[in-house]
Amino acid sequence: MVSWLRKNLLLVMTVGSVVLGALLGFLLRGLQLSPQNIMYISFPGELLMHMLKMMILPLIMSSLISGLAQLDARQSGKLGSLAVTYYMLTTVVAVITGIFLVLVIHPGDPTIKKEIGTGTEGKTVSTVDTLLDLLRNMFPENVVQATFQQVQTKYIKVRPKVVKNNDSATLAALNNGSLDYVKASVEYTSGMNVLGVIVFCIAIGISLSQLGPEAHVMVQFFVIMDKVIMKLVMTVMWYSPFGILCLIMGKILEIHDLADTARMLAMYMVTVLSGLAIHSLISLPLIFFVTTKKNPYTFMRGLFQAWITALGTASSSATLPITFNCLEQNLGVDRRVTRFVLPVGATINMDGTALYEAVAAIFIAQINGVHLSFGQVVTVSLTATLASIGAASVPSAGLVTMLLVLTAVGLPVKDVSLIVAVDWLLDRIRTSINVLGDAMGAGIVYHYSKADLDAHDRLAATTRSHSIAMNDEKRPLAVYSSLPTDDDKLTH
Ligand code: 7O9
Repeated sequence: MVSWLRKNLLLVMTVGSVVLGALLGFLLRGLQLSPQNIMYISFPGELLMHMLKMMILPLIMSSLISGLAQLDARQSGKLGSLAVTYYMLTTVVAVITGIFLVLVIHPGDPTIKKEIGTGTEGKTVSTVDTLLDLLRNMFPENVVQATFQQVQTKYIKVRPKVVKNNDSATLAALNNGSLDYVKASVEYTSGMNVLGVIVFCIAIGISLSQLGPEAHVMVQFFVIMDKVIMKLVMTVMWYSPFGILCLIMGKILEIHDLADTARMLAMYMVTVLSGLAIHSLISLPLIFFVTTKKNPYTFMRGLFQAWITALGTASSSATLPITFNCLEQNLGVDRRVTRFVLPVGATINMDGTALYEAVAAIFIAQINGVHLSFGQVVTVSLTATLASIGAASVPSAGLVTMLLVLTAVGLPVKDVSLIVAVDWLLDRIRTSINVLGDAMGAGIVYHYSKADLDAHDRLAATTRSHSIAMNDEKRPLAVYSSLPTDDDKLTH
């Protein structure tokens, strides 16, 4: 018992922090703390978020570059296509689960809308613009800028600079703004351009692996940088229980009218939560078992730490350092696999988000009394899948991707604000499902590429020992070569 506790001390502390945080949060609610005090209470949690996020950029750069540089082109192609197939499969399964549940449970009742009132968010987004922005972000103009800014198309009003007719009516129209027109303009907004950074690092990593021995120094640099970051991650992990406690406590203190919204959106929450439960406890484990023939629940136990961090931070990118640690230290997944598969997964694979967006869109249709045709339901599933893939690359994501799904089937975008009330809770839970999906993907890819990677290692080991042997032979040869040989004699 004592040795078990010593081995799992960090895990026990992390779980304890969630329980204690929730408990203290609910207890302190009675005190009616001011927003200022709530901010002070969550401050240590804020610091945890800073520490985790601080590591993301160096971590993904060094891990992607070192991971890909240590694979040959054929291997990285195989790993990449395996991972992408898995991402697509699980996302589609998640969306189908969500749609099935929301149609069967039918949580949306038009009376809910009367009680909560109409929303206020009136922003519209264009699907084409979002898609073009995605591609623009993929190929950043400036790599340094991509680490803190991303492209977003915005619509601005412009006044014509020249008017043809100089009569007073035209001039008046010009001045009162009725000649103004709307123009799309591509602007930079703050926030890391994840997709751009990832594409760039993948390209560098593959090029390094093609250069071979010549690139050794640079590869070594990134390998070591990666190790250094993982050392920092270990340190931050010991701070994380305290940070998570404060994050959860602060969040619970922040919520207003808890009971009221919970009552009205209860069925909606039940739908999302049961969808996420089915996906994480049945679908994903089933896929894992069928592909690897290993016990998925043992695998999930090794991921516990990452799972709780996701619950505390509500961000799969901030959890990424911990996910790396769990997969490599607890589950023995090869670093070359995790280094490549996890950052990409954290960016494009969001099962929980896809499920959530599909359920939310159909829920909004239901509370508006709109009946969706089969074609429209298919559209919702497709856009929800795409929205989850693009979420990380769209500025101010959460809401915008939701709006895309709603616009695609002509639902009122304003109603997004109805479900924002419970988003703080659903976000945490779907984030942990996103993390689980990414990690299981790494496990499956590792299973399929293990033999290949081992063979590659053996080959590398033999060529290395072979080349050492060759050098040993060459050295005496080199010595002899300065002596006159038979050939030399012949020429004289
Ligand atoms: C959820 F790979 C990394 F580490 F480089 C990376 C960095 C940043 C990956 C992703 C991001 C990122 O910015 N992601 C992001 C994700 C940005 C905005 C919204 C979302 C969607 O988030 C999920 C959701 O709201 O459903 C969820 N909270 O998995 O983090």
